[in-house]
Amino acid sequence: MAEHAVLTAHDAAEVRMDQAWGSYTPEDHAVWGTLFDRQLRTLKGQVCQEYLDGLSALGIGAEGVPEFDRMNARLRRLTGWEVVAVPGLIPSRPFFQMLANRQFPAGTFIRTQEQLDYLEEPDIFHDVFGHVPLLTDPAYADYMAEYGRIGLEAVERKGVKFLARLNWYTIEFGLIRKPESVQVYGAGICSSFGEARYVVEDPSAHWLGFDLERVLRRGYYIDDFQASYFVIDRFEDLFDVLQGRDWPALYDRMREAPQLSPFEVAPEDRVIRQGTGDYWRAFPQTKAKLK
Ligand code: HBI
Ligand code: FE
Repeated sequence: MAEHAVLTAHDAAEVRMDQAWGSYTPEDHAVWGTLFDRQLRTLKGQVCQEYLDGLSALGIGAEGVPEFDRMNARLRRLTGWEVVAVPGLIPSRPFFQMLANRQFPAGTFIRTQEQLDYLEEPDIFHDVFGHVPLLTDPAYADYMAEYGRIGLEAVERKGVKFLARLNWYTIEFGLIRKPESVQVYGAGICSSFGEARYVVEDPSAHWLGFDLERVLRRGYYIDDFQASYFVIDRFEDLFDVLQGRDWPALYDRMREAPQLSPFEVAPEDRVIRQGTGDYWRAFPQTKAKLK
Protein backbone atom coordinates (compact mmCIF):
# COMPACT_ATOMS: atom_id res chain seq x y z
CA MET A 1 0.00 0.00 0.00
CA ALA A 2 1.34 3.43 -0.88
CA GLU A 3 2.94 5.22 2.04
CA HIS A 4 0.74 8.24 1.38
CA ALA A 5 -2.44 6.16 1.48
CA VAL A 6 -1.57 4.80 4.93
CA LEU A 7 -0.65 8.20 6.35
CA THR A 8 -3.91 9.77 5.26
CA ALA A 9 -5.98 6.73 6.17
CA HIS A 10 -8.99 7.68 8.25
CA ASP A 11 -10.27 4.30 9.13
CA ALA A 12 -9.16 0.77 9.71
CA ALA A 13 -10.58 -0.59 6.45
CA GLU A 14 -8.07 1.50 4.52
CA VAL A 15 -4.98 0.21 6.33
CA ARG A 16 -5.57 -3.50 6.77
CA MET A 17 -3.75 -5.79 4.36
CA ASP A 18 -2.98 -9.46 3.88
CA GLN A 19 -0.14 -10.97 5.94
CA ALA A 20 1.07 -12.87 2.85
CA TRP A 21 2.53 -15.55 5.11
CA GLY A 22 3.72 -17.53 2.08
CA SER A 23 6.13 -14.73 1.18
CA TYR A 24 8.32 -15.11 4.29
CA THR A 25 11.73 -16.51 3.38
CA PRO A 26 13.60 -19.27 5.26
CA GLU A 27 15.82 -16.46 6.64
CA ASP A 28 12.73 -14.67 7.98
CA HIS A 29 11.59 -17.81 9.78
CA ALA A 30 15.12 -18.37 11.09
CA VAL A 31 15.29 -14.80 12.48
CA TRP A 32 11.94 -15.36 14.21
CA GLY A 33 13.24 -18.63 15.71
CA THR A 34 16.46 -16.99 16.96
CA LEU A 35 14.57 -14.08 18.52
CA PHE A 36 11.95 -16.37 20.05
CA ASP A 37 14.42 -18.75 21.71
CA ARG A 38 16.66 -15.98 22.99
CA GLN A 39 13.82 -13.84 24.31
CA LEU A 40 12.01 -16.69 26.04
CA ARG A 41 15.24 -17.59 27.86
CA THR A 42 15.64 -13.93 28.86
CA LEU A 43 12.03 -13.60 30.08
CA LYS A 44 11.82 -16.85 32.07
CA GLY A 45 11.36 -16.03 35.71
CA GLN A 46 10.56 -12.37 35.21
CA VAL A 47 7.59 -12.20 32.83
CA CYS A 48 4.10 -12.66 34.29
CA GLN A 49 2.49 -16.09 33.97
CA GLU A 50 -0.45 -14.63 31.99
CA TYR A 51 2.03 -13.78 29.20
CA LEU A 52 3.50 -17.31 29.07
CA ASP A 53 0.00 -18.82 29.16
CA GLY A 54 -0.91 -16.62 26.17
CA LEU A 55 2.11 -17.73 24.14
CA SER A 56 1.18 -21.37 24.54
CA ALA A 57 -2.58 -20.84 24.16
CA LEU A 58 -1.91 -19.27 20.75
CA GLY A 59 0.68 -21.85 19.71
CA ILE A 60 3.32 -19.14 19.16
CA GLY A 61 6.66 -20.92 19.04
CA ALA A 62 10.19 -20.94 17.63
CA GLU A 63 9.40 -22.83 14.44
CA GLY A 64 8.77 -19.66 12.44
CA VAL A 65 6.74 -16.52 11.87
CA PRO A 66 3.19 -17.16 13.18
CA GLU A 67 0.36 -17.30 10.66
CA PHE A 68 -2.30 -14.73 11.63
CA ASP A 69 -5.26 -16.80 10.40
CA ARG A 70 -4.28 -19.81 12.54
CA MET A 71 -3.48 -17.65 15.55
CA ASN A 72 -6.73 -15.67 15.20
CA ALA A 73 -8.90 -18.78 15.21
CA ARG A 74 -7.67 -19.39 18.79
CA LEU A 75 -7.50 -15.75 19.87
CA ARG A 76 -11.07 -14.92 18.79
CA ARG A 77 -12.40 -17.83 20.85
CA LEU A 78 -10.52 -16.66 23.95
CA THR A 79 -11.25 -12.90 24.12
CA GLY A 80 -12.77 -11.86 20.77
CA TRP A 81 -9.53 -10.22 19.65
CA GLU A 82 -7.88 -10.72 16.26
CA VAL A 83 -4.52 -9.63 14.84
CA VAL A 84 -4.81 -7.59 11.63
CA ALA A 85 -1.87 -7.02 9.26
CA VAL A 86 -1.03 -3.35 8.60
CA PRO A 87 1.91 -1.79 6.72
CA GLY A 88 3.51 -0.40 9.92
CA LEU A 89 2.74 2.53 12.22
CA ILE A 90 -0.69 3.87 11.27
CA PRO A 91 -2.38 7.18 12.12
CA SER A 92 -3.90 7.48 15.59
CA ARG A 93 -7.53 7.42 14.43
CA PRO A 94 -7.46 4.01 12.68
CA PHE A 95 -5.11 2.74 15.39
CA PHE A 96 -7.53 3.53 18.21
CA GLN A 97 -10.52 2.48 16.13
CA MET A 98 -9.00 -0.95 15.56
CA LEU A 99 -8.21 -1.44 19.25
CA ALA A 100 -11.76 -0.41 20.18
CA ASN A 101 -12.98 -3.10 17.76
CA ARG A 102 -10.66 -5.70 19.31
CA GLN A 103 -8.42 -5.73 16.26
CA PHE A 104 -4.68 -5.51 17.00
CA PRO A 105 -2.74 -3.85 14.14
CA ALA A 106 0.50 -5.76 13.55
CA GLY A 107 3.30 -5.07 11.10
CA THR A 108 4.17 -7.99 8.83
CA PHE A 109 7.86 -7.31 8.10
CA ILE A 110 10.53 -8.94 10.24
CA ARG A 111 13.94 -7.45 11.10
CA THR A 112 17.10 -8.86 9.53
CA GLN A 113 19.81 -10.94 11.25
CA GLU A 114 21.84 -7.70 11.51
CA GLN A 115 19.06 -5.83 13.33
CA LEU A 116 18.43 -8.37 16.07
CA ASP A 117 18.84 -5.91 18.92
CA TYR A 118 17.15 -2.73 17.92
CA LEU A 119 15.13 -1.29 15.15
CA GLU A 120 13.21 1.95 14.71
CA GLU A 121 9.82 0.70 13.61
CA PRO A 122 7.97 -2.10 15.42
CA ASP A 123 8.29 -5.28 13.35
CA ILE A 124 6.18 -8.44 13.55
CA PHE A 125 8.33 -9.79 16.37
CA HIS A 126 7.63 -6.72 18.53
CA ASP A 127 3.94 -6.68 17.64
CA VAL A 128 3.17 -10.38 17.83
CA PHE A 129 5.69 -11.74 20.37
CA GLY A 130 5.45 -8.55 22.45
CA HIS A 131 1.80 -7.50 22.34
CA VAL A 132 -0.38 -10.44 21.33
CA PRO A 133 0.05 -13.08 24.09
CA LEU A 134 -1.57 -10.88 26.77
CA LEU A 135 -4.61 -10.33 24.52
CA THR A 136 -5.58 -13.84 25.65
CA ASP A 137 -6.04 -12.57 29.22
CA PRO A 138 -9.66 -11.35 29.61
CA ALA A 139 -8.86 -8.45 31.98
CA TYR A 140 -5.97 -7.18 29.84
CA ALA A 141 -8.02 -7.69 26.66
CA ASP A 142 -10.79 -5.53 28.12
CA TYR A 143 -8.26 -2.82 29.02
CA MET A 144 -6.85 -2.74 25.49
CA ALA A 145 -10.32 -2.33 23.96
CA GLU A 146 -11.25 0.37 26.48
CA TYR A 147 -7.93 2.12 25.79
CA GLY A 148 -8.88 2.17 22.09
CA ARG A 149 -12.34 3.54 22.77
CA ILE A 150 -10.96 6.37 24.93
CA GLY A 151 -8.19 6.99 22.40
CA LEU A 152 -10.73 7.49 19.64
CA GLU A 153 -12.33 10.30 21.68
CA ALA A 154 -8.87 11.68 22.54
CA VAL A 155 -8.17 12.23 18.84
CA GLU A 156 -11.07 14.70 18.80
CA ARG A 157 -10.09 16.37 22.09
CA LYS A 158 -6.32 16.77 21.63
CA GLY A 159 -5.58 14.12 24.23
CA VAL A 160 -3.46 11.77 22.10
CA LYS A 161 -0.21 12.96 23.71
CA PHE A 162 -1.53 11.80 27.11
CA LEU A 163 -2.87 8.52 25.75
CA ALA A 164 0.55 7.92 24.20
CA ARG A 165 2.07 8.23 27.68
CA LEU A 166 -0.53 5.83 29.12
CA ASN A 167 0.34 3.44 26.28
CA TRP A 168 4.05 3.83 26.95
CA TYR A 169 3.94 3.23 30.71
CA THR A 170 1.49 0.31 30.60
CA ILE A 171 1.05 -1.48 27.24
CA GLU A 172 4.68 -0.96 26.20
CA PHE A 173 6.72 -0.81 29.45
CA GLY A 174 4.41 -1.82 32.28
CA LEU A 175 5.37 -3.92 35.32
CA ILE A 176 3.04 -5.92 37.55
CA ARG A 177 3.55 -6.81 41.22
CA LYS A 178 2.90 -10.46 42.00
CA PRO A 179 3.17 -12.11 45.44
CA GLU A 180 6.58 -13.56 44.55
CA SER A 181 8.09 -10.51 42.76
CA VAL A 182 7.60 -7.52 40.46
CA GLN A 183 7.28 -8.93 36.93
CA VAL A 184 7.26 -7.73 33.34
CA TYR A 185 4.15 -7.41 31.14
CA GLY A 186 4.88 -4.47 28.76
CA ALA A 187 5.39 -5.49 25.11
CA GLY A 188 8.36 -3.19 24.68
CA ILE A 189 10.19 -5.07 27.43
CA CYS A 190 8.93 -8.53 26.42
CA SER A 191 10.26 -8.08 22.88
CA SER A 192 13.56 -6.38 23.76
CA PHE A 193 16.65 -8.43 24.64
CA GLY A 194 18.43 -5.48 26.21
CA GLU A 195 15.56 -3.91 28.12
CA ALA A 196 14.33 -7.22 29.55
CA ARG A 197 17.78 -7.65 31.16
CA TYR A 198 18.10 -3.97 32.15
CA VAL A 199 14.76 -4.00 34.00
CA VAL A 200 15.76 -6.95 36.15
CA GLU A 201 19.54 -6.64 36.51
CA ASP A 202 20.15 -2.88 36.55
CA PRO A 203 19.17 -0.93 39.73
CA SER A 204 19.13 2.43 37.90
CA ALA A 205 15.41 2.78 37.16
CA HIS A 206 12.67 3.98 39.50
CA TRP A 207 9.68 1.67 40.04
CA LEU A 208 6.58 3.75 40.85
CA GLY A 209 3.09 2.67 41.88
CA PHE A 210 0.70 3.21 38.95
CA ASP A 211 -1.24 6.47 39.24
CA LEU A 212 -3.13 7.75 36.19
CA GLU A 213 -2.32 11.44 36.57
CA ARG A 214 1.38 10.77 37.38
CA VAL A 215 1.52 8.72 34.16
CA LEU A 216 -0.28 11.30 32.01
CA ARG A 217 2.15 14.00 33.22
CA ARG A 218 5.35 11.96 32.84
CA GLY A 219 7.26 12.29 29.60
CA TYR A 220 9.39 9.59 28.05
CA TYR A 221 12.23 9.12 25.55
CA ILE A 222 11.66 6.63 22.76
CA ASP A 223 15.24 5.64 22.05
CA ASP A 224 16.67 4.35 25.31
CA PHE A 225 15.80 2.17 28.30
CA GLN A 226 13.27 3.68 30.70
CA ALA A 227 14.34 5.74 33.71
CA SER A 228 10.98 5.01 35.39
CA TYR A 229 8.55 2.10 35.23
CA PHE A 230 5.02 2.06 36.64
CA VAL A 231 3.84 -0.98 38.58
CA ILE A 232 0.25 -2.25 38.78
CA ASP A 233 -1.14 -4.98 41.02
CA ARG A 234 -3.84 -6.40 38.70
CA PHE A 235 -4.76 -5.98 35.03
CA GLU A 236 -8.29 -5.25 36.20
CA ASP A 237 -6.93 -2.06 37.85
CA LEU A 238 -5.99 -0.68 34.42
CA PHE A 239 -9.56 -1.05 33.15
CA ASP A 240 -11.08 0.23 36.39
CA VAL A 241 -8.94 3.38 36.53
CA LEU A 242 -10.28 4.45 33.11
CA GLN A 243 -13.91 4.34 34.20
CA GLY A 244 -16.04 7.41 34.88
CA ARG A 245 -13.50 10.02 33.83
CA ASP A 246 -14.24 13.43 32.35
CA TRP A 247 -11.40 13.02 29.81
CA PRO A 248 -11.54 16.45 28.14
CA ALA A 249 -11.39 18.13 31.57
CA LEU A 250 -8.56 15.80 32.57
CA TYR A 251 -6.58 16.62 29.40
CA ASP A 252 -7.02 20.35 30.11
CA ARG A 253 -5.80 19.90 33.67
CA MET A 254 -2.83 17.76 32.53
CA ARG A 255 -1.87 20.44 29.99
CA GLU A 256 -1.80 23.04 32.76
CA ALA A 257 0.09 20.83 35.24
CA PRO A 258 3.93 20.82 35.23
CA GLN A 259 5.16 17.94 33.03
CA LEU A 260 7.22 15.35 34.91
CA SER A 261 10.65 14.14 33.87
CA PRO A 262 11.20 10.36 33.74
CA PHE A 263 14.40 10.85 35.76
CA GLU A 264 12.81 12.54 38.80
CA VAL A 265 10.92 11.06 41.74
CA ALA A 266 8.64 13.52 43.57
CA PRO A 267 6.95 13.33 46.99
CA GLU A 268 3.64 12.67 45.19
CA ASP A 269 5.09 9.48 43.65
CA ARG A 270 4.42 6.15 45.33
CA VAL A 271 7.99 4.77 45.26
CA ILE A 272 8.24 0.99 45.09
CA ARG A 273 11.94 1.09 44.25
CA GLN A 274 14.09 4.23 44.19
CA GLY A 275 16.48 3.88 41.25
CA THR A 276 20.19 4.72 41.54
CA GLY A 277 20.17 6.67 38.25
CA ASP A 278 23.61 5.27 37.40
CA TYR A 279 22.59 4.16 33.90
CA TRP A 280 21.62 7.54 32.54
CA ARG A 281 24.39 9.38 34.43
CA ALA A 282 26.86 7.06 32.71
CA PHE A 283 25.42 7.57 29.24
CA PRO A 284 24.71 11.06 27.82
CA GLN A 285 20.99 11.24 27.55
CA THR A 286 19.19 10.44 24.40
CA LYS A 287 19.09 12.44 21.21
CA ALA A 288 15.32 12.04 21.08
CA LYS A 289 12.99 14.71 22.40
CA LEU A 290 10.81 14.20 25.48
CA LYS A 291 7.36 12.94 24.46
N1 HBI B 1 0.34 2.03 14.73
N2 HBI B 1 0.69 -0.09 13.88
C1 HBI B 1 0.72 0.76 14.93
N3 HBI B 1 1.12 0.32 16.15
C2 HBI B 1 1.17 1.15 17.22
O1 HBI B 1 1.53 0.74 18.33
C3 HBI B 1 0.79 2.50 17.05
C4 HBI B 1 0.37 2.91 15.77
N4 HBI B 1 0.00 4.18 15.56
C5 HBI B 1 -0.08 5.14 16.63
C6 HBI B 1 0.45 4.65 17.90
N5 HBI B 1 0.82 3.39 18.09
C7 HBI B 1 0.60 5.66 19.03
O2 HBI B 1 0.45 6.95 18.54
C8 HBI B 1 -0.43 5.40 20.11
O3 HBI B 1 0.19 4.46 20.95
C9 HBI B 1 -0.71 6.62 20.93
FE1 FE C 1 4.23 -1.72 20.57
